[in-house]
Amino acid sequence: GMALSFCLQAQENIPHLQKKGTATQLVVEQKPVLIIGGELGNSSASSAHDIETHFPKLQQMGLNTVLVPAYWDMIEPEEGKFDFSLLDTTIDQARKNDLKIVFLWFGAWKNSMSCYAPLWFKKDYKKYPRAYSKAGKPMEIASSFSQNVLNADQKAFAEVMKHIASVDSKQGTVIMMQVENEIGMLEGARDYSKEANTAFNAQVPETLIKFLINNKKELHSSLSEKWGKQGFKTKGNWQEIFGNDLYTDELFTAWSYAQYVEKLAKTSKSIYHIPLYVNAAMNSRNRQPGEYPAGGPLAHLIDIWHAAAPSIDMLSPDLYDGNFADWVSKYRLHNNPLFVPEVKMTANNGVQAFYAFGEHDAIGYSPFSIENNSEAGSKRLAEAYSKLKQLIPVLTKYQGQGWSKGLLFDQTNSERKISFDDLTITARHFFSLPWDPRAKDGSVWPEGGGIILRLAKDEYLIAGSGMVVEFEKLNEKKEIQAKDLGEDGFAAQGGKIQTQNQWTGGKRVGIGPVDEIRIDENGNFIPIRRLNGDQTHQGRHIRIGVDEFAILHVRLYEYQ
Ligand code: N0T
Repeated sequence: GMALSFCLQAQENIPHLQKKGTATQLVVEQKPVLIIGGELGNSSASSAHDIETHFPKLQQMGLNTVLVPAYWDMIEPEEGKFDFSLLDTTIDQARKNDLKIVFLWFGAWKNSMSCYAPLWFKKDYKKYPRAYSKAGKPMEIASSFSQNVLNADQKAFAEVMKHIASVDSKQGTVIMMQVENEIGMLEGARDYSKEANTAFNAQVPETLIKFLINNKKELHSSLSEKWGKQGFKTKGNWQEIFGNDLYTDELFTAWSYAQYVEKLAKTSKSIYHIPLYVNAAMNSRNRQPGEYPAGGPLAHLIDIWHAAAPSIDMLSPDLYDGNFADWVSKYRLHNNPLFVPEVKMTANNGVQAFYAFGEHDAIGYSPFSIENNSEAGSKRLAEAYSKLKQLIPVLTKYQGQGWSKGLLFDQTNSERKISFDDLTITARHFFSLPWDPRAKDGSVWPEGGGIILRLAKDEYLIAGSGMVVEFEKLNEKKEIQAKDLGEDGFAAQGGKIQTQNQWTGGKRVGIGPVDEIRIDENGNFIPIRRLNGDQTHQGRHIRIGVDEFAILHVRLYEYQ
């Protein structure tokens, strides 16, 4: 009994994922957390000096977690000789600055290329073969079809995991691992090495066929159409089953990379069972596979990745080209929690973070090259992040039951209606207020938005920046408008004859006390100030300006 319960307890202390309703939560130190994060630039964690310089600033910027590369070439400079000094410094500095770490395994591939493979590996191209282009050109991309490549990469990654387990399993500073970085084939949609060609012309593996059959109804539409076009065949090589085009080459590439990653993931979990994810570069500009990194966990390939790499917990988008809401919706699936490991740094990352957590129960959000944030950018992000951190116990408590919504507004998408039972909430961009001069003087509308969290029928938290919120009852009927009247000047409603401007509605909803609050570590609300009068347009709406982030506690009441 004792030994078993101790063992279970030790396991529970290890960072892990757990389901709560429709949400998946990351549990660290036995509490659900949100990764309020940032990722270091690729070469900004390559010396102790760098880490020591950046970490205190990142803590001030409000981060609770930093995504930090773990470079294979520096960890295994000579074959079989491992140097973990940088990892140790990183973990040590994280603890000193009250930060958690996600390490990014820059192993065999980083943005398709094998630049982080150690020199001894790169030089021994006979033992560690390259991928070949269609024309037969060897590329600086290790072939995923080589057992030697896999063995070398897997061995190094296993040593990293052993090391982390040995120095960190009690403290849990390292909370997740990213496997490789933006995997994908470039210059063409697949590898044309001899081994690759053989596999391409062989039967499509049973495991994949079985997965397709068992999940037929849930497959990404492009995949089921592609398979369907060939008649949903279950035997044949890649082209026989999926057709002869670049997208079949890409499926094949995805399968190969995902299978490879699964082997690293299984090993990693057998050593130290923390969550794992793989990140993907998007196809931003409608390019062809191979023009963008082909075969990574792109939205249209998620099924292939799920089939081949079940030990990976999350497939995660790196977002650099705007359309934030569209991209994230492709990655928040019932079988894939949303984690945004990289996003372009802008003045409005804070608003996007609120949206991702509020709308999609995101595991985390992390702008790229975070150490290079401007002074103004850092200050604004710190405001957003400090509020988000306060919200963690509350958001995670209410997650998974549809009570939390995210808002993300710009000039073209400036309003959203949300309903909870018979309450309709209309939220709008702040510049929709007619009296704000910036609304009409040609100013760019900064993204605004945040979170609306229902605590009870008559109690809400509204948090974020740059928005206005109004409440209304669904059955609340307006005065009869002139347009509703017949030629005779009367309107018939519910059997009664009505005239213009006559009220016909039922109960209305009013705004009770509105408090700007902070939230303590246990989730208690502590009032900062009462908002009323001009600040609520004399009780007509709730608002948060574009230059600030705030958490408002709102109580409603009904009247008739
Ligand atoms: C990212 C980063 C780093 C329309 C780029 C994004 C990071 C890698 N790649 O700075 O290299 O290690 O994961 C590629 C997205 C291209 C931008 C498309 C703009």
